[in-house]
Amino acid sequence: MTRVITIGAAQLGPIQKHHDRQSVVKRLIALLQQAHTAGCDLVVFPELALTTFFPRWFVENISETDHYYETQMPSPVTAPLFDEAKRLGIGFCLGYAELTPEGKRFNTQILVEKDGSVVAKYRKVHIPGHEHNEPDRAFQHAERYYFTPSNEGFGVWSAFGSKVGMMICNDRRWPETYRVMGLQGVELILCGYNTPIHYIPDPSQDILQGFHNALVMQSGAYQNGTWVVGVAKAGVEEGVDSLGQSMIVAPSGQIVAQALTTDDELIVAHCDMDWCEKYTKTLFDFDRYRRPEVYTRITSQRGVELN
Ligand code: CDT
Repeated sequence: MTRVITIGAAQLGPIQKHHDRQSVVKRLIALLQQAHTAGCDLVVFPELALTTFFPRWFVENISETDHYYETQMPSPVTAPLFDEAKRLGIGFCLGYAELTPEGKRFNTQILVEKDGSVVAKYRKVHIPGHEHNEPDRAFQHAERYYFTPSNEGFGVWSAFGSKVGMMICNDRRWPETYRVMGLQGVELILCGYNTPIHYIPDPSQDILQGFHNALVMQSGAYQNGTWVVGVAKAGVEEGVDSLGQSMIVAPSGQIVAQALTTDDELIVAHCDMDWCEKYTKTLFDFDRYRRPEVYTRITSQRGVELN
């Protein structure tokens, strides 16, 4: 019996500040319906898929941004997405800003099964950017002001007849992200992202954004024998140009589907979970070949220590 999951990566074009949740949810539902027509089992939406990427602005009083965060999921505004997905029998993965009853703010992604049940919640571990206002920048990337880094780590859940993990945007640049999930037998990693093309700390990287995006996800997939689905919120949002190039990557490291536009666009691939074993039972047979006894620095040390 094959274990093929038909997966849709539902890239979003920009969400401007004045776009309300209702109009965004309508766009998500339109992509969901397109995915249903294409026979998808699972649709993956981007990071912070319900609002504009608000960490690009700094405000002194963080509570002024509360309206960008979700305090419940589903909420009255997002319920139509959950209802339509359940009606169509499609699962989905959705990124959003979460404000907990204790007042904690997380960059969050949830996984919803075909029957509408929430299987898992993942909160972003690696929070990039800066924590204070940097007024000389063309735009802020103040994620470290707006979000608490999660200490819950990288879980792997049984869903869609597979072993599924999640990561969010900057997480995809860190090899440990994939390996922690790889060590739990992950077969499918779902990732939403918002990646400004202009990298203010080092503009020489601007031209390499697409290359780096593919580089990290293709190598993470290959080195851990897993499918990786990376989905962008793309295009020019509030004057900031963001990377598209959403992609579905096979355990071989090959890109099997890639977005062509920077708009709302669905790409689809038939992903055979049994392909993972071609890598995890051969070159990357962890149990046979890994040497954890010489990797201790990975967990005992954070930054570089010189001898
Ligand atoms: N959203 C997110 O994590 N974006 C970062 C931008 C670079 S750090 C300013 C990323 O790694 O794509």
